[in-house]
Amino acid sequence: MLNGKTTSHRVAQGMLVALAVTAAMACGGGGGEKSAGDDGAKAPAAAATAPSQPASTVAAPTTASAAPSSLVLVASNILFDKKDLSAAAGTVTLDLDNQDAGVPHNLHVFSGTSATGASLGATALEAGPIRQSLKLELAKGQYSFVCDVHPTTMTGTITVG
Ligand SMILES: [Cu+2]
Repeated sequence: MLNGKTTSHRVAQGMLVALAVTAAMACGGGGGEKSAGDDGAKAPAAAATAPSQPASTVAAPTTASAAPSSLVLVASNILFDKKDLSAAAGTVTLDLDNQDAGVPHNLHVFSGTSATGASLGATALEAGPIRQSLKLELAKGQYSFVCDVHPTTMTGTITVG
């Protein structure tokens, strides 16, 4: 099909197309996420092995100190100051700093991402200002916390890794 006069030009065009395709593929690398739920159900083995490989390249001693095991949550104006907490697996100390004078709050921790999971511990309901502490043994996973008085507005998650 190609004659001598146009070959080099077409090769150059072909390289540009190849680069464009490569770039498009790189940009679309995250496209698999949209079907992650389906993939997880059909191929659990592939999903389970993928995350463990990058983790092995991280230096082990630094991962333990990456997330704190002592966290402070401030309750002010009937809201917690944080919605997403991270902690290292093991003994996790959660301090609740209730700054709302005369308003009772507490900190109630559940396993899983909602307060429908198993209750792991809670502080007493006490009016502020008061500082309470809750010490829990948490394995890697997802947890949630609420104030039992204001469970719809004072709630969040804890990621333990
Ligand atoms: Cu509250």
